Amino acid sequence: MARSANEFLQMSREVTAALADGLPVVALESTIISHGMPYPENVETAQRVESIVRERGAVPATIAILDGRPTVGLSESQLQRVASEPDVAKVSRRDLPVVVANRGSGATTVAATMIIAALADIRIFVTGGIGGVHRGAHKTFDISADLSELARTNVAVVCAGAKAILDIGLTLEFLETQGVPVLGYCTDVFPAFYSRQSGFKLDVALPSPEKLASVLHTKWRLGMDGGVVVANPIPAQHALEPETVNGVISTALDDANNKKITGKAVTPYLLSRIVALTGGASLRANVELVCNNARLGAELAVAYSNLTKTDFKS
Ligand code: PSU
Ligand code: MN
Repeated sequence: MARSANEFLQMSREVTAALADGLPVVALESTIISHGMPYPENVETAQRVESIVRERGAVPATIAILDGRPTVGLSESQLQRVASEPDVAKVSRRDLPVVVANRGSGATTVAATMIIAALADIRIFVTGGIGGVHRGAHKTFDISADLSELARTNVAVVCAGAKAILDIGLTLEFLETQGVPVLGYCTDVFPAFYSRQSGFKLDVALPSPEKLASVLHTKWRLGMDGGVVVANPIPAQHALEPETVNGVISTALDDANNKKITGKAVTPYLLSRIVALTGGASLRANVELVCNNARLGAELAVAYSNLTKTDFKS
């Protein structure tokens, strides 16, 4: 077991060994698998992401809750379970203790994955897009728990920005208020998931995984708790036309309104509606951007572990 392993955690042997040796480990979430993509593309993507992380010299640790155990590093069959069982719950911060106490199973959101990654001592986490402030939040109060998690938990989240189903401007304002650094990787504009640009400028653009790692290392050595958003735009050849995406998103939002979808069902509903409305084009873009994030996340984990190795020696 790793030094700080919590009594509830179930860690794969590979992840335990990597952490004990100070090797780079990348956490991966599972709500993107269970509620973010259809089967079987979801499990294929999860496997492809794991192999990209390995190719780049890090150990992948996909995280979910299985039979009441927060599990770090899923086996093939555990991954299949999360990807294909229809009753796998979507678990965010508030659901986590309930599902564990009831010995349930669930897929973890960005927020819940950050909590479990931090318990396991994993600092780098790769996903597709973070949750955020929803459009119309002044009336609905719909603000993802991902954002308040980023304010408090010491994990860096590599993502392709946030989807335009959200109010991206308000999402960035919330992150600023909460003191969460948003680091653009080779970009000074926050990316909008399917497209490279949201129109919102970032204060910080960094050119390499080493520079990103240095900010993380410095933040946490300053004793400043909380996460960091690393914003990595989708590769140009896989990006969708913003005009197409915007039309589809308005339709999906109208549909959600008409169906009176609320609470934790909103984001999964919108995601699946967008896949249907684009005839699968959005799914292909989604897969590619996650793979691109896995490349950067692995390189960041390697760079970060080089910095912490030096701490250990000195
Ligand atoms: N955004 C995406 N794809 C996703 C999600 C968000 O583009 O799969 C998932 C992530 O797991 C994220 C969660 O943490 O949705 C946010 O849900 P909510 O808005 O209910 O907090
Ligand atoms: Mn919500």
